[in-house]
Amino acid sequence: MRIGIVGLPNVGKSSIFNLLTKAGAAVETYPFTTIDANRGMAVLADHTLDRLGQMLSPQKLTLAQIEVIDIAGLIKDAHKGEGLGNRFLGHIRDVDLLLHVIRGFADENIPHVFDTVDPCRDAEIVLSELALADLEIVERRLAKQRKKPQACDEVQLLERYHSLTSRGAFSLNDSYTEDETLCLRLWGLLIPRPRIDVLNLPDRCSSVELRGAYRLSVGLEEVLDGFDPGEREELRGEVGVDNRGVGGLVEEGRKVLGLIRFYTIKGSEVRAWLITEGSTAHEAAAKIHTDIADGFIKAEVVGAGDLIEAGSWQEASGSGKMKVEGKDYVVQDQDVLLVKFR
Ligand SMILES: Nc1nc2c(ncn2[C@@H]2O[C@H](COP(=O)(O)OP(=O)(O)OP(=O)(O)O)[C@@H](O)[C@H]2O)c(=O)[nH]1
Ligand SMILES: [Mg+2]
Repeated sequence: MRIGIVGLPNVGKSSIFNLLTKAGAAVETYPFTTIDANRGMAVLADHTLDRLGQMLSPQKLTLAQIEVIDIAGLIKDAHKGEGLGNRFLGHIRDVDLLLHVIRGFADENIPHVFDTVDPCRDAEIVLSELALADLEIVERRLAKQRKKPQACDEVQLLERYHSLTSRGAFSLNDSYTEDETLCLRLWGLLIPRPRIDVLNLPDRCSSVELRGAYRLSVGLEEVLDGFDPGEREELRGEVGVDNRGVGGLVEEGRKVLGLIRFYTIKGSEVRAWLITEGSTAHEAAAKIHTDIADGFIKAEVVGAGDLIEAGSWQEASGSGKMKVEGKDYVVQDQDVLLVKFR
């Protein structure tokens, strides 16, 4: 799974990427600093893993991670190749979730591509480009598929999507089934991808709003390092942004992507993993190592909360909280798995 950061130039995309990944991508005051996409891994803060760590004192505590790509800024007519248009669009087709960053801060030293702060206008420009790029793909695909009598379901779906997007919709409505949505994404369309709008606000109270957007202040996040978690929440609250800050964004992303966490305890390492909700113990084993999946015998499973309450693996096993499960067991959020394999 991959998260892609998109938006107009000079809105703080690479700054957010750096906060998420600590990768140190170039950040400058002029637009189009990012040309080649930056790639990095964002870690998911995890209270449960912290508590498992306190209980088991392992040498290594490994947080779950998710890949993030910081993509070049997009401008009007990107779908026709303006700016870094085509390169930009190619990268977005590669991601499972879009973090759409919209500028909510004014700063005369950092040029705004349209001079004034207007999140609604800016969001619409970016989303229109994605929609126009989609319409081009749909039209090309329709021209091909209409010639094939066996493709009538596909043609119908493409026509429905074409009509929705031409009317200016920037997300699918409830009439699309899960399978239809997946098909549209697989065909490379951008609007049907899950998206989180992120409004990048000043580091002091501001009346700038964008409905449904995650409120974040990059300027504030960059100076919060020295503060303890309680103080950080308080400062964010005072500024009027989400009190979870940049970590909350990854957490929102995890939820939107339908990912759950499971844990493994092996030797001196306690580790968190991400897996799609509904995955089986066998799929979880494959995530750890293909050999473990190939030789899968059984999985000992206990909820992390139950394990912490029991105080040890032996206690959890003795009290009946631990279950022995087969390949088809559906992994639950926060399960601790010990896979026995040949
Ligand atoms: N005042 C203020 N400046 C910010 C904020 N976020 C980012 N900046 C500054 O804005 C400038 C552009 O930030 P970047 O993170 O490079 O923006 P970008 O969207 O990646 O830009 P491109 O790669 O050029 O598309 C830099 O000088 C940042 O320090 C913010 O919240 N407040
Ligand atoms: Mg950048």
